[in-house]
Amino acid sequence: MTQTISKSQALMALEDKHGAHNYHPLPVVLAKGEGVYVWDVEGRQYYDFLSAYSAVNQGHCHPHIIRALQEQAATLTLTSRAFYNDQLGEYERYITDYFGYDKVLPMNTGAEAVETAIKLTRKWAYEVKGIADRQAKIIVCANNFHGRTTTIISFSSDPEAKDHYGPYTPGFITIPYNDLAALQAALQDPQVAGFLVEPIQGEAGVFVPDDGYLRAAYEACRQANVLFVADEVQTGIARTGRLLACDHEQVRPDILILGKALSGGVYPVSAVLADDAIMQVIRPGQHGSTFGGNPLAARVAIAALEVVKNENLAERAARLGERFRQRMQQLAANQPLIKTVRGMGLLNAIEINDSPDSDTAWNICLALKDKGLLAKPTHGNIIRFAPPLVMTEEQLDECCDIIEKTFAALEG
Ligand code: IF1
Repeated sequence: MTQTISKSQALMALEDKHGAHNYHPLPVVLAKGEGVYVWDVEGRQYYDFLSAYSAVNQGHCHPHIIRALQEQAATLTLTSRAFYNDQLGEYERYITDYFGYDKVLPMNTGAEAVETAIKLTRKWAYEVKGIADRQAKIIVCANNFHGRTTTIISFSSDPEAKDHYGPYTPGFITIPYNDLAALQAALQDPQVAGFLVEPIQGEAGVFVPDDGYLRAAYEACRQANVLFVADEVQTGIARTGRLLACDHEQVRPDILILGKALSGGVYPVSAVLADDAIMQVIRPGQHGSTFGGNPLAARVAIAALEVVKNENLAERAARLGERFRQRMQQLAANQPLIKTVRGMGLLNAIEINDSPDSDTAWNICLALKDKGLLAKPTHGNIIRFAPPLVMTEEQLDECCDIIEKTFAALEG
């Protein structure tokens, strides 16, 4: 008996058979992207409301970034840091001017940049602050997400991310997020070197802290001579309506961690920024990466950051975000399936009125897909909405229509 299977089904089966099962993707196989749109292998068009977890803030295959990639790829891609290359210095000057820091340490993935920030914080603790060797502690928040390396998952509170990966790296103190009193109490410990925090908790379900929390947390750290380390891998680079989410509260982190949209999603590029007084503790041979700071990454990152400025993506995210939440709040007001709508700029989430182990949010995402919009549930009952920031008002309105119609159809 013969059965025709679609190209999508064949490709999903291929991944299922030969790839590790460390993800559970929505059943759609993408083959092309441009701006706010992606197309599957059958040619169906979708709005991308995930943006590769906020890596493609500049939109898919942005021509300015792709041109930089293609030119540099045909010229010089990798030298290692054993030699100088003619692109890195230019990039280092550009990104440090752009974000206002003395120095940058270039890496590739977000997790690597977080690891770099942890190492930098510890080394600073021993060599500048004067904490006894191997005694430094870093304060982190419950329900954090900072990546998937062994050290990072050691201070995760998500059993899915952490269980059976031990033994775990010590040296971390977990406090509740958005709890200033808990931070102040933890800062009493003289062995604390840093406070590592997401300005908005993304993976946890887009939790925006109270107004003033980040500012007060920063001040408390400063008083205790503790480094304020901001993980802006997901919130940074215009996503929340400002260049950095910390900008909403005029906080300048002592150590700033960037990734994802630093390349517009065309190449893994991450970075750690700090001033000399901190960055100087790392000397030749003490940290690095084969690919970190390669000329291709350098060219691509400059182009990606240029797009953010040239196209005013931060303002656009702020304006479109207001519009999106307004429409979704209206929908929530007479839609019992929606519990809450929250977010900042174009990093938003809808919490579904059902238990986290129900498949309601998953089914809503399947229905959204059938209507031409891609989003993914997190923690069972939360749907994250994070489209590319290059979206127009008209496109956003059409997306809100799709979401409203999907909920209406589900209810009926
Ligand atoms: C996965 C979420 C997003 C991050 C922050 C560092 C990293 C991330 C604040 C590490 C990565 C990802 C990775 C992805 C899922 C994802 C995610 F659902 F977990 F929350 F973005 F929405 N700091 N976030 O959010 O960066 O090493 O991956 O480059 O499946 O692991 P990376």
